[in-house]
Amino acid sequence: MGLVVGTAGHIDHGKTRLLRALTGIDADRLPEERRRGMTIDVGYAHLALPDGAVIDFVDVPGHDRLVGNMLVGAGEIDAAMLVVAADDGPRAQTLEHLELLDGLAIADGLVVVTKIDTVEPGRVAEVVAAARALLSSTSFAAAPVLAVSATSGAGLAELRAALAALAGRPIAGAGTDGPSRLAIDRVFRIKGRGIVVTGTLRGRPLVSGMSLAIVPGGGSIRVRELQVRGQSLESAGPGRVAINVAGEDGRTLDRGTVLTSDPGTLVASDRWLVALRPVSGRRRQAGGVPADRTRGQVHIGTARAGAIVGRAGRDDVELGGGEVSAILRLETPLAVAPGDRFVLRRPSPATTLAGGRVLDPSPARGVSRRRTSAERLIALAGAAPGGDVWAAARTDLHGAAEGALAADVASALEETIVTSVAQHGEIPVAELRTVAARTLRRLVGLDTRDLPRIASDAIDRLVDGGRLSRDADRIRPAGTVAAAAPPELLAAMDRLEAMLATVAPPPLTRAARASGCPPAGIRELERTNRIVRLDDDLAWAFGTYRELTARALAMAADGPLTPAAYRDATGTSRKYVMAILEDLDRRAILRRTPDGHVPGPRAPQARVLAGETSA
Ligand SMILES: Nc1nc2c(ncn2[C@@H]2O[C@H](COP(=O)(O)OP(=O)(O)OP(=O)(O)O)[C@@H](O)[C@H]2O)c(=O)[nH]1
Ligand SMILES: [Mg+2]
Repeated sequence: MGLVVGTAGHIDHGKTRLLRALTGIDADRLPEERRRGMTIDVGYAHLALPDGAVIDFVDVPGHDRLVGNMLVGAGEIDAAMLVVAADDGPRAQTLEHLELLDGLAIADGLVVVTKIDTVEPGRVAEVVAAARALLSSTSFAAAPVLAVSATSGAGLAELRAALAALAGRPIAGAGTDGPSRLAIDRVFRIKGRGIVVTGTLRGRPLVSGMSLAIVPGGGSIRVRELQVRGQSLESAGPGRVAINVAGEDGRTLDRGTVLTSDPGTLVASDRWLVALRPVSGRRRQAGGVPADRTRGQVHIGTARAGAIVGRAGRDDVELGGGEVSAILRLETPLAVAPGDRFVLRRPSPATTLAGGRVLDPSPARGVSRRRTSAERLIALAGAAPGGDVWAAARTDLHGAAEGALAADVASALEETIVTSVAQHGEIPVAELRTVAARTLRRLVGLDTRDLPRIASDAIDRLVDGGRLSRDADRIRPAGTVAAAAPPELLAAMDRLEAMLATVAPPPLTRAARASGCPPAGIRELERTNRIVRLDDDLAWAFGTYRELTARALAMAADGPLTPAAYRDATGTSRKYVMAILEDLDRRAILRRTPDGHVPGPRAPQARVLAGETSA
């Protein structure tokens, strides 16, 4: 794979000339650039190393009005080469480019003090010292500083050696195992061939003939031909690649557009949840990161867009390490993936507002925004972008994401489902799904095609876990039996009910055994209010219990009712009497006083007691 090194530095400091001395290639390819002797747009060169590896260079302009083009070049590099002219020393764009590289978290690279043939040796030492001082508070603090002359060739051998050392080191984020992704930096037409795009390819190599999705914009192109440094190859990358594209949608390609082998990993989004951090350097704005409602330009990859910072309320959290969270709203959607680096800049007066990284390319909307908390944002910011931990943190932040539910949402949903089934006794699964979907909308504002499936999954989980039971398309509380229960079971239930239709019923377990009624039958009798169960082993048929309690209430209405009086009146024993009186006390239908039980705060008329009992 080819290391991609970008130049940086003040206008006329010798970036392009240095690349020519190193590689023999003039990166100033445009006629206007050659005429004016300055770089206007990004240019390219490459250097073959003795070990066979090749370094690709992206050359950028130093002009203060062309910082946007500098950022196109800097957006997809692995390392930077900051060039400082020995006669001039560090100047405005030396500082500004350094800030921008720092903002993009490009930490690898080297500093070259060039044009040393034009000054005294003492001056070289001075400029080298000044450069080191500049670097000290940036991501480049550890970068080597070299002194060269592009015209005499002095120091070029050492520079080549330093570049070879850089190419031999593993570079953060230059992995080759992810989906292929290429941010387009140049689009041009070749007569008879059609459209060619160039860029730095990340992730897995491209193969000619494959299709790539276009983000933003949609559609796709086919790779007709691949070229690396002017040579046609069947497979190419990662590193600098030129693609001759086929397909109608090729006409929509532009600088800033991204081609990807897996559109699922990249979204076109105009609203990002980000971590912002102040850049080191003199021009950064006082007080660190930009305030709420700050406007600027966001530069990411080879794209840019106007953006406004949202740092109000729950979106504004200290993430640690000098980072704060924010919502960036863009004027136009850009291709973005979690973990992408960007800078936020104000063109005039030129200010680097912040560096940043994308935490969530599609942040929560609507009611689920209320879930945003410091704890959840910090968890997301601390997770490796796009990994399992990140996905779980994002689900927790949104309440629901990619068809998964946060733990608290899942349990709230299950409770709603179970309660709803209990209330209905039995409910068609379609109706229950509607109830579940309504709950999800209320909790997390979820309103997608996923919704019915999530609801179905939750119901299935409850059925599998034994909390609900399912009979074709109807859902019931677990253990209850269908209306269409087998006739033997219905007969057994009838027998049990009859056995309990007496003022002093036998123990429930014995009665159930005698009548052949299984536990599910007992639960069904309870659920349909055919029996009233006061204890594990004590139950009456409903009608009998209603008569007994009506009697107790009527007697209590006449004066304090003692257990003994009630026992005599009903012809039962103390065991039954105490159970009934305690039950009525608990429900506040009766109230216990030292003299006996009197009507309680919830005592109905004796006539309507039956209704109360069944409620
Ligand atoms: N004497 C001397 N002149 C140099 C050296 N390097 C560059 N120059 C001259 O400095 C001028 C600017 O060089 P460029 O390479 O075009 O500068 P640049 O940094 O690419 O400029 P921009 O792309 O416009 O930002 C040219 O006239 C070069 O010939 C050097 O090492 N020694
Ligand atoms: Mg140049």
